[in-house]
Amino acid sequence: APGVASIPANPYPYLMPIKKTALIMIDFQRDFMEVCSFAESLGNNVSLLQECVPAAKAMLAACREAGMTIVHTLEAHLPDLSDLHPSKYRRGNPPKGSRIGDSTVETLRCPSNGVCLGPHRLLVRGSPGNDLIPELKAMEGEKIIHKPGKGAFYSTDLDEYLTAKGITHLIFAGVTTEVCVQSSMREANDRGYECLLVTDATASYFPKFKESAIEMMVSQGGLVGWAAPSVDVLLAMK
Ligand code: TIU
Repeated sequence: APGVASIPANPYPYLMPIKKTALIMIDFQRDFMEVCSFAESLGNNVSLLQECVPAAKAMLAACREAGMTIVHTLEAHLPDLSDLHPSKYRRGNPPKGSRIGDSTVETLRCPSNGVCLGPHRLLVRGSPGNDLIPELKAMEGEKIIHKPGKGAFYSTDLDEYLTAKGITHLIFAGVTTEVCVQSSMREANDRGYECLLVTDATASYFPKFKESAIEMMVSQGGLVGWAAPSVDVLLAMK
């Protein structure tokens, strides 16, 4: 059919009506992606996440070119932390200074090369760590969703926004695969969206969790959705 891209995908071809599809870029924020960030302060190897940036960049460019709806999410809390559940603040039992909302001047291990976020508050809206990474900045007219949870639909206006635009299909990129990407894709699936995950445009601090998350979502005939590498999505969109 015209305007519908047929993408070879796992577990079977995904039919994408381009004008009814949105690209959802999950949490490509400095907090998770960069050295001297919230993620690194928790002991994660952020270089593993950098691997998915080129494919995410290519997806973003192609979807812009096709005139598709584009949404960027950020895991972010209000400066007064009124949207932060005490349970989330306590979780992981991190040292003081590494908790959501804390100021991190002293506690982060900044590299000597000067590539450093500088003083900032962890996962707080408007703080430098909460910016999208420079390679994947939002453009004018693209929706930005600040989300207090792991899933992009919890306590946000994402569903209303997509419904108002007539969006029925969602293509996902982002970090981390098994946490915010998987939560968001499951929430979307339960709301009736047809979801596809771009496998090289997503990454995890734990490669085996990434692989398992993809496998479990496409299992049982695509219980949660489809998965395909960016090369196949981009070819089908041409
Ligand atoms: N965006 C997202 O996935 N938030 C997380 O907390 N991820 C972890 O992997 N911890």
